[in-house]
Amino acid sequence: MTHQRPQRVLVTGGLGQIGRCLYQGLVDRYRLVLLDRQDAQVADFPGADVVTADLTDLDATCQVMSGVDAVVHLAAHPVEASFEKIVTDNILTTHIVFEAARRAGVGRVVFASSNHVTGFYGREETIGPDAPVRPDTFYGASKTHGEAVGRLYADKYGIDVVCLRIGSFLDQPTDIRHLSTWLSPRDCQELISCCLEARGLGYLVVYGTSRNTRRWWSNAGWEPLGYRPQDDAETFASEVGPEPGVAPGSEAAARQGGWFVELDPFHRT
Ligand code: 15L
Repeated sequence: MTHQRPQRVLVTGGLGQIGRCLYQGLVDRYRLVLLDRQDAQVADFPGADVVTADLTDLDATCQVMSGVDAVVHLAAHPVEASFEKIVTDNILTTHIVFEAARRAGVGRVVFASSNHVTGFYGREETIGPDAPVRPDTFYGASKTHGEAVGRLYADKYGIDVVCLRIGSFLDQPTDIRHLSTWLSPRDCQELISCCLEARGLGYLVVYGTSRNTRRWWSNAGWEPLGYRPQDDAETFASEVGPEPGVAPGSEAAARQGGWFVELDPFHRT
């Protein structure tokens, strides 16, 4: 496996949970630019640049891309919401990130997709990135759209694009579903640096989890990335509880997406 290390890496949603984890693990490895909507004290992130920008603004996004070698696009509304909010926060912003990357000549985009692209598969199934999408929410559908935009920019403009269908990013698993879906912080840091450095990727979709014994998703794509996770959620099997709000025997309990499959943004109480 050959690697090439990008110098300057822009992380959108850089002050979110995964962004902060990347900062902790990767600040000594790359020149990180943490981009977020909220203001942050630069002093809280020594060694990184912190910028505030609105990703619905193409000109502003182009400006922050200047001089960037690779982008990790994490910014998104992270759960189900109204269609309008998903369109603005996830679909429009992702389109703008890819377009700004193209205009700035950025060579690689790592897109934080989600396991909710395939949330309607049953828990008895093991699937890989080539299984037809079955999004469980508008949120999941927006990630499917992001993967398709990534494919377009890879095929048409030659940008390397890796779409990570992230499972459950948590310090440690807390419920039974997480035994299948967990992505630990150190594996997340390792996975994203593999995505930034593996050579000749073109376009790749992979599931982003730790090496969980009970995982529902194949490791297809890990090998070309050079990703070797270290953690297994099974270590916490005796400590986890039931899934909050998920009734035994329900659709949510039967499907990989869990409670997302029962969310209906048109019928909120
Ligand atoms: C996601 O995509 C969400 O952003 C996160 O909030 C979790 O719900 C996670 O998936 C999961 O499936 O556990």
